[in-house]
Amino acid sequence: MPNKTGFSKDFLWGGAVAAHQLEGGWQEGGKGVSIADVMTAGSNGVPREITDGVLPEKNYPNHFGIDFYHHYKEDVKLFAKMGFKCFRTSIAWTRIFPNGDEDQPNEAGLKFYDDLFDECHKYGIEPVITLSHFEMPYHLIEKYGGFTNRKLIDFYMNFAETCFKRYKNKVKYWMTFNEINNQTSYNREFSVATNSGILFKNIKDEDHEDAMYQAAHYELVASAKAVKLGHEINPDFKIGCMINMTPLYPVNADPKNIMFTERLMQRRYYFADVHANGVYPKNIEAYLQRKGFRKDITDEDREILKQGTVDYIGLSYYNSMTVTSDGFDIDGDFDADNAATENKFLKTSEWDWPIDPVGLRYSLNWLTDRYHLPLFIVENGLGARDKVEADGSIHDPYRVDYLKAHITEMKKAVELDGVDLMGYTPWGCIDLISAGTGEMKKRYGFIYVDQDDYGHGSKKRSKKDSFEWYKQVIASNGEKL
Ligand code: P53
Repeated sequence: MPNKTGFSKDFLWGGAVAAHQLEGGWQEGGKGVSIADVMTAGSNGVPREITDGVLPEKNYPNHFGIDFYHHYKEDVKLFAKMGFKCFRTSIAWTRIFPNGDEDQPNEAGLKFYDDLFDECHKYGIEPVITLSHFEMPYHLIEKYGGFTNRKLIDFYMNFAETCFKRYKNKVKYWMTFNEINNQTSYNREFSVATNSGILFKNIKDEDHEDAMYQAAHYELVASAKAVKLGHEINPDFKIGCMINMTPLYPVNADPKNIMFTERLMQRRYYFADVHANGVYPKNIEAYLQRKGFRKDITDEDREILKQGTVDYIGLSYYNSMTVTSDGFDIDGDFDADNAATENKFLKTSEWDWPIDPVGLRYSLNWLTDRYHLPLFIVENGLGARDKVEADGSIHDPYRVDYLKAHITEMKKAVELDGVDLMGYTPWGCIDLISAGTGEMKKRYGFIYVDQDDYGHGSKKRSKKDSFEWYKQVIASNGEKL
């Protein structure tokens, strides 16, 4: 029998989105151009193109999103109907500082989020806010090289301070940078562009990895400064980091694979070590020293990292990844994406993402043992095609199966393993633009949005079967799955 029953009564059930993937209104209310506004649509296996500014003939899905900018009242009302206790979104940096380097914020942008947060509170929904979620001002990339430039710390701090002060009585839960560790894939332009504003046209091919470690360092410093400042502005703030949790499994018990996997995990999760412990782990220090990477780190930086450790770890979990050391020098450089191999025990989604609910329990245990901090699952879900029936209904048992299996494992982590879990916000609670592919047809929502990949459609919202299912999950505090 479980030694603890159920989730705490204040468990934060809800849903998650990001500004650039649903707001649309890319030029409204004085908003500036962000990195997301120069990314075209791709598809499974076809990367999104990052264009040189906004070109007239291209399809940029983030320009229209699902027009949440004009539909947010209706959408929040639907979240309330599902019984959401919280709603995770981000603040588009370019609504507040259109270019990123202004002294004064844009009032119309600030007002939009005031209205959105008020709308949430009307229904007792707590906003959970990511400051930087893949939507840095494009101007900061063009003029300063994104986060490869130390100046970005100050621009980020202007943004963070403005938000903390303005919303100090409306927002309690914050995260500094979304999935900061995606850029471990330093040879994927999408990852380093969305995390750090690094564009390959601006750096030499052999400098990808070095640029990533330097930019990530400035982000970790910016994050720590923000945590420190946020606590000064409102001591009740809970400020977390946000890590994409993809546990890596060795393909077999060959010790070479075990060691290789451990080294890949060190490279992928050191970000969380710095956020949580305020110091770089030994293995990464040794690696950076040996390679001569991250040259610019000061004593003051190291001090700030210690002073700005996070209150909790926010994580996204979609899948595990199985790796093989075949073809790799395990003491050398490596990019984990190239080491991925099939796991014969797991099925995959239509977009080829492995489905591994036990991996979620494993992850929650691993993170707890390593950081001893509360955890918050701020993304989890299945991207799938949905079919609208003649009568307008949408049957999505595959989505319910996925979520049910993951919630079951998350429950075991809480009840059997004692994990301190703050909440659960499935990704894309309303259909939105996919980050990875820019597609609309890769849907995660409980709420369907009538729109295709090109923005055509009525944008009408309707409930999928999973809507009622999730509603009873929340109403029963996770007992009825
Ligand atoms: P999409 C890569 C790997 C894991 C999570 O992803 C990722 C990515 C980037 O694509 O992104 C997170 O939309 C991210 C969200 C994103 C969601 O996962 O590619 O925080 O912005 O939409 C799902 O299916």
